[in-house]
Amino acid sequence: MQKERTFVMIKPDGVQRGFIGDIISRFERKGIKIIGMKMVSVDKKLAEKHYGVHRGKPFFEPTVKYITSSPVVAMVLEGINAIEMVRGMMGKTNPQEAQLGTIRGDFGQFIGRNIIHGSDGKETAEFEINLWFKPEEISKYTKIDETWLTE
Ligand code: IDP
Ligand code: MG
Repeated sequence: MQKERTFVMIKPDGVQRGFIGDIISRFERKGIKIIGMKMVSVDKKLAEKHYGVHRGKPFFEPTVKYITSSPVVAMVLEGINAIEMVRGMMGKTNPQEAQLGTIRGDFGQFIGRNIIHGSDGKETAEFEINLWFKPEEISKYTKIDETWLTE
């Protein structure tokens, strides 16, 4: 089983509404390893690069405005199948459609305020980790639960 890295961001509404602890706690309880974490006041340039694939869509400008409106918490997470696992824990893009028990399903109401971002595939994860983190901001370490997570 291959370990994967993924980029996760607690968006401004998640920070403002006090969900940093709960969200991080969910990843910790699932056994996902945090290997990078920082608070960032996102500028327009970074936001536009991050959402570059959505340029030209009607929600592009509002989404850039949303994630530059107040600090976010950026993370690099590592684990087996981490990209898909984190997407599952986040729930569907629209919190109205996200299952209860997921982060968006439990905390959100509106697609334009959906609390969290997570990379949607291997290439996106690599692009986003490199965009948000310098190599020296990512920690390599052994966590004591690692031998208990797999056979
Ligand atoms: P994702 O975050 O689940 O990967 P994407 O389709 O990649 O969803 O959209 C990126 C972000 O743009 C969403 O998380 C949300 O913040 C915003 N967004 C997407 N679609 C809409 C929309 O129809 N209205 C408002 N905001 C949207
Ligand atoms: Mg996406």
